[in-house]
Amino acid sequence: MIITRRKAMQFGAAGAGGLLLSGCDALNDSQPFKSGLAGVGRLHELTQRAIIGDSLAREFTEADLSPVFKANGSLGVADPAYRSQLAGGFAQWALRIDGLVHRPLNLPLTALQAMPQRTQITRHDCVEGWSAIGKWQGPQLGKILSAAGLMPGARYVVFHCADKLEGKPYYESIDLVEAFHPQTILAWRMNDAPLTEPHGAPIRLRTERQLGYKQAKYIMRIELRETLAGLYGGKGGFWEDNRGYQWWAGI
Ligand SMILES: Nc1nc2c(c(=O)[nH]1)N[C@H]1C(S)=C(S)[C@@H](COP(=O)(O)O)O[C@H]1N2
Ligand SMILES: [Mo]
Repeated sequence: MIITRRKAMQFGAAGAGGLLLSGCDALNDSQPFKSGLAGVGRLHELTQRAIIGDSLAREFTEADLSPVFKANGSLGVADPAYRSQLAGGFAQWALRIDGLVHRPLNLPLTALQAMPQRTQITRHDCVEGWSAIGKWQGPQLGKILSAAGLMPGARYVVFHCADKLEGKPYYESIDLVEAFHPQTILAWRMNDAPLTEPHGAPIRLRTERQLGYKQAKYIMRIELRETLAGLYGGKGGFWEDNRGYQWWAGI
């Protein structure tokens, strides 16, 4: 088990993770089921979680790397503060971790690079119908969240990005089960080189059991929240709010 039941309780993961770990009775008793609120997306999520559990996404070899990895969505960031950070090699940049944490953190890029690193070669699947295999390196998100110390109410991890799409700030969110999954990393390296601007410099999320739109680029701030309600459109991400994509983006 990646997250033991006790750990899940400690982290306040009373959502899908808690349901999964405590089995079918809890599922049948769960509020969404009882109240009939389980939409197709939620059902898909629970079914898939019951089947895949804490499995790892497939990892590939160097020989499988795609010769070209398409960049998609935002290919750059207009924000002047970002432009000057980029020009300075992100030496003045720091990742902010806040919200429902005991110790809000400001982590410079060098700190993220000095943490234990995970490297993984995985396939990225975009809903627009293309895939590419790339190599990613960075610290595990779970380690960073543990360093910040989650408060009991924390259930969602929100990634605030520097770019705007259609004039709206890009953001995305995952739950604690995905956040503490071993293949969920904050990648600063892609195919053995620092991330380029089109691919999300200085850091982007790799959460390998999820579709492309969850792989947030240009992450500036990570916020721990109890609910996604009240944040932008309330559905947990740019595409969810503006295109009706499902919040659960499990592959
Ligand atoms: N900040 C930000 N993150 C983003 C996007 C975006 O437009 N802005 N697009 C998403 C989508 S739909 C995909 S498929 C991937 C593309 O990542 P890539 O450009 O490295 O291929 O990034 C995701 N993360
Ligand atoms: Mo995508």
